[in-house]
Amino acid sequence: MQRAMNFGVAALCALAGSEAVMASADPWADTVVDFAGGVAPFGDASASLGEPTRFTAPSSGFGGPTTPFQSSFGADELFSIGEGGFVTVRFDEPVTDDPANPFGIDLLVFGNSFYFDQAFPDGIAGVLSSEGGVIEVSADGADWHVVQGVGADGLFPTLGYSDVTQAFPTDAGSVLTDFTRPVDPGFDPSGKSLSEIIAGYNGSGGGAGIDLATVGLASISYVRVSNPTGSGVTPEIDGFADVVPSPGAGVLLMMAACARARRRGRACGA
Ligand SMILES: [Ca+2]
Ligand SMILES: [Ca+2]
Ligand SMILES: [Ca+2]
Repeated sequence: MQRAMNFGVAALCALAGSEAVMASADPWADTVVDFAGGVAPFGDASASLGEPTRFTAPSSGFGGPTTPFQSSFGADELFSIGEGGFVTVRFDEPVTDDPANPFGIDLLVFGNSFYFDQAFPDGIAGVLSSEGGVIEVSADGADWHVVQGVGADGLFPTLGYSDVTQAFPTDAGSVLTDFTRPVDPGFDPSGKSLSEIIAGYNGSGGGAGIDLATVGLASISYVRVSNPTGSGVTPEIDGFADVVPSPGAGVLLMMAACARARRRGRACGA
């Protein structure tokens, strides 16, 4: 019996570890299902897969960390959607409406929105350059639900590092932001300095936040962003991220089980 219990706790702890690894290993969209209307030189729809851009255009000679003033511009980083165009992506693991997700936000869409610097080059957020894009989600790729009130290429602009001190930096920071963590939707960067914005992001890397509860779906595997004819803009998509409870509530419970086991002098996985 004792052996069985020890094994059980060890298995839980191992599971906690592997869950954390799985959750962080691939929170990004995995496959382009379909697309149309890409705008050169940003016409490669696969640029919307994988991790959003932390350091833009490193080979251009003008690149640097993404900040809310310095958005991504590398041709291999963005898919630009012309009028009447769209991109549909699929996640290998479903994105779920998880009440443990910060602010109830389950899915993040990253574009290349940015704030004009009203105190150039010191970084005070002026007008937001935002191009929208209609977001739809689907569990099966057939039954689609429009997400109301959230533009794909809009709030919040991408931030690659939490320790950059310039609005237009050239050197990478050392503290990575979390692209699976949403910004508090109540935060308004307007008129704020870079350091105030970084504080408001609170470790997040930005992105447009979507609560699946607003469309009445428990989970989705497909996301489509489209640009209506006549919009007058060409939204860019950098990436899609599944929000990870940070740290995961389930993992916390299992860590607590490990701590209890250790207090009782039992072996635990770690
Ligand atoms: Ca939710
Ligand atoms: Ca844009
Ligand atoms: Ca990208």
